[in-house]
Amino acid sequence: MSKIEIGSIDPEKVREKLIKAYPPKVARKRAQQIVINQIGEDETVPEILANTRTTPGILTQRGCSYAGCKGVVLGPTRDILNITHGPIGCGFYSWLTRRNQTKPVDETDQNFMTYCFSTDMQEEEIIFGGEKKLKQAIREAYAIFKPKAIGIFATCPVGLIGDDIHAVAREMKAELGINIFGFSCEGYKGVSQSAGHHIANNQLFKHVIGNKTIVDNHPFKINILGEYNIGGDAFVIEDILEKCGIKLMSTFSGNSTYEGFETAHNADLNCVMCHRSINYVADMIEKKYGVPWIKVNFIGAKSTAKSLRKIAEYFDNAELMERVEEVIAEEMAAVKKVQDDVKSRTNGKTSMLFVGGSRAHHYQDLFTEIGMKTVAAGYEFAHRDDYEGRKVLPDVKVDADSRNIEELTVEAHPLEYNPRRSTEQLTVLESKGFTLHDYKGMMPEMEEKALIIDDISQHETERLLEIYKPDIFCAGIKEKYIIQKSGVPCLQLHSYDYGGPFAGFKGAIMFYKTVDRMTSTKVWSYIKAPWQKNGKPLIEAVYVKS
Ligand code: CFM
Repeated sequence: MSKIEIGSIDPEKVREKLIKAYPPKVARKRAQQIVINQIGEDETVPEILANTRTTPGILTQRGCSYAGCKGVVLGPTRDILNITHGPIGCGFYSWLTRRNQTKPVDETDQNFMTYCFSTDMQEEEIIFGGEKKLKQAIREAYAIFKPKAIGIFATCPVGLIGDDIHAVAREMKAELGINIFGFSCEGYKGVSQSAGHHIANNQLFKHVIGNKTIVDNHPFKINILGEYNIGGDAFVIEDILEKCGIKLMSTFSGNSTYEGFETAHNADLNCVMCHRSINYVADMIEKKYGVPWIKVNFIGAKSTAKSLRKIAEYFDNAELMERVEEVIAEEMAAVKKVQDDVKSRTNGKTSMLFVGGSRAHHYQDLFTEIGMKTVAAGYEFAHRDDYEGRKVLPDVKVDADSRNIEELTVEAHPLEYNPRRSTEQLTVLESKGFTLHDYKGMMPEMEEKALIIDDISQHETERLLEIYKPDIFCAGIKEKYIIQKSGVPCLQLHSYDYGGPFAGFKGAIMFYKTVDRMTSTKVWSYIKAPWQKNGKPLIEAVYVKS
């Protein structure tokens, strides 16, 4: 494949080309969802249209609300018994074994992630109602597994026929004496899996977080919010924190437990990784219990170091700061060695990232560390604040699809609200440039003229591949084979294929090596058969009719 000179490509022309194929009304909408990055004063970036319905007929990367709620947020928790109320396919396809990594402490620690629980609704329940079957399923699951808690997840037909999963949950809770709660996360709610995140956040907050108050005098107690242990990432982060002497109370929700959620409000700081999926919980815990949150990122060696320093700075403890510096120095030595070696081959290569609601941003740091340039990126379902930063929140239009999702009103807990930092302490921190509850978004950190595309379509993906011929394209399983057929390697950032972990320092090394292998192999140049290359057939034949 001949190399394309990226600098010679005019992103404005690319944008026109992408939009040209659509009928006028669709084109007008897509035009607002495809922008060329420009960074103005005070890190202001162009406005992008996001979190809006995908036009029917366009092949989107998006999933559904149920996927965001059950699959993403609750999926990685090992000891809540999650029952999908619906046809079996919903339960099966959200039972993603690759993602469900967890480490039970010992043999008595419950782990239900190897099971897929579903009411397996049939035509009879669709017609006459499925509440009876749901109750039976809960009783049966309880009798066999004796879980501490059961979650019920509604799929599309449940909402359509009007089964009241919350009434069932209340009744079964009273009958069995364990915590049982439902999620009205029917796939059609909202415009993407983002709605499912919000629903999951709300129900966890209403039914689980804060249920158990404990006394723990560890001086540095934190939660990580928005880390889902893909490919073992959470394990790497847990190790780093332990080395630094920081106590991880709970993670939402990689390698997590029910008790971790119940006690999360006892931590003194919430560290938000994936802002999109969990910012609601972070805000609500702060309002009710006074635990502030900061944005962190453990993807990329530099970002990991920066995040650790930020945590240490928040606790304002010299010993912790020193320990953090030691850990960083120790880990960075190995990182640097691989970085330098890999960079000799990857420097100047290009990447594109089209995934989810936070990774398209976070993983750019890893590419930058090995000298690669991100020429285009976008989220599947993120909102404007994930692109442009939280400062745009007051201007974000709330449409009917978002209004559909309950917005909880949270007040300070009469007894347990305890602001972890005084106003004076916060002022001192802020004067040092420390930012609390803020996320600057992806666009201010990207280069000028990079293409930013929200909810990219299959058509647009194919055009980008043709025009830019990037050295690597990060996406998911639905896009992977189209990308590879065009002669470009595809790294799955949702599941990491069979690779990873990619978080922290050790994960960064793994990522550099993976990308090095993928972009250095010659296999992609063989994607075209010899007879396709020079434009004319090797053998010609004439059909002779006898
Ligand atoms: Fe957050 Fe995620 Fe992501 Fe996400 Fe996801 Fe995911 Fe993702 Mo797939 S919570 S937004 S809904 S980081 S499942 S673990 S990889 S699309 S970028």
